[in-house]
Amino acid sequence: MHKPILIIGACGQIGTELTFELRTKYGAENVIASDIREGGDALMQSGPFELLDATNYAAIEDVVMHYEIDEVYLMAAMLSATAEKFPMRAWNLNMNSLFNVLNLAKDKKISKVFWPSSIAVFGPNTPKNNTPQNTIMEPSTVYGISKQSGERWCEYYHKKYGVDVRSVRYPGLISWKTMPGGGTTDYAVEIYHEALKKGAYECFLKSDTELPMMYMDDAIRATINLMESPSEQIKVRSSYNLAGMNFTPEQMAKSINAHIPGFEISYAPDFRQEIADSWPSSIDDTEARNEWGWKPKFNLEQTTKEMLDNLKG
Ligand code: AKB
Repeated sequence: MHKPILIIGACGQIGTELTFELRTKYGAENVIASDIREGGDALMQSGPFELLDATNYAAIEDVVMHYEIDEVYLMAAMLSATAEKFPMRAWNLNMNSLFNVLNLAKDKKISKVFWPSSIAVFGPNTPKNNTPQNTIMEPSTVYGISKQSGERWCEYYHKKYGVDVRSVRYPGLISWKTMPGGGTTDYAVEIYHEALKKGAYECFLKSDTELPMMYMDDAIRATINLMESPSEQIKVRSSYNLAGMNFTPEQMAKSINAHIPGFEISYAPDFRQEIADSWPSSIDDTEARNEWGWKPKFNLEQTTKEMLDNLKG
């Protein structure tokens, strides 16, 4: 039997699917979902749930003690676009939630932590193509600064206190079960909903903005594989580069056109363009491949087919 797991931020885009997958794998009663708000019916009815504020150490500690939690997946965060509007709130949520969980692990109240980083740790001075694991990192967004700082703290807690913390730098994630909220890569989900509803989409990024992306099934598989790998295989304790596919809004529209011939895309770039321009176009994930066997399965065509089939219902 797997020891109990706590997911903080279980109602978000990644948290929802992670909860379902971990419950299937380890048994619903062993996976405690928590969030500051309740989620959809399917999630709420699939197993235990606790209302939990990720910035409240005492509240997290109570849940950890009550359920004898062994591993925590901390998925609560304010994403790039929203964080630009509320810098201090983003810093408070993104950093304090991480310290809460790292300190629980340091004090041996839990034994393993997953914390998501992002391609947002890179900045305008980072090499754009095939961005390596170790390179210039000068993030120019509030979210990116919080993620880069978080990476440094993860490595520090591992080296100084032996905390078993594991992390990946997620690219933009594409999923149909739960909408993303407040990110710069959100267009790559909205576009499918609008294509089916209206046959048209106005994109907030320019046609040729190439970004690293990944289908959610791949992201969940990567996350669980990393967490299940033997500790000695995990050499990177800041966060691993992780690649799936890269494409532009124009290429994405073409892949939708193959299924919905009349679909039309138009472009009205807003403040998110500057954020996207500061991020890599593609990622080199050699370390993740070599150290714990990462390999993506979904390309753009497969993703489009999956998204449209599932959203059509
Ligand atoms: C965002 O757009 O903010 C996120 C991310 C790339 O971390 N999806």
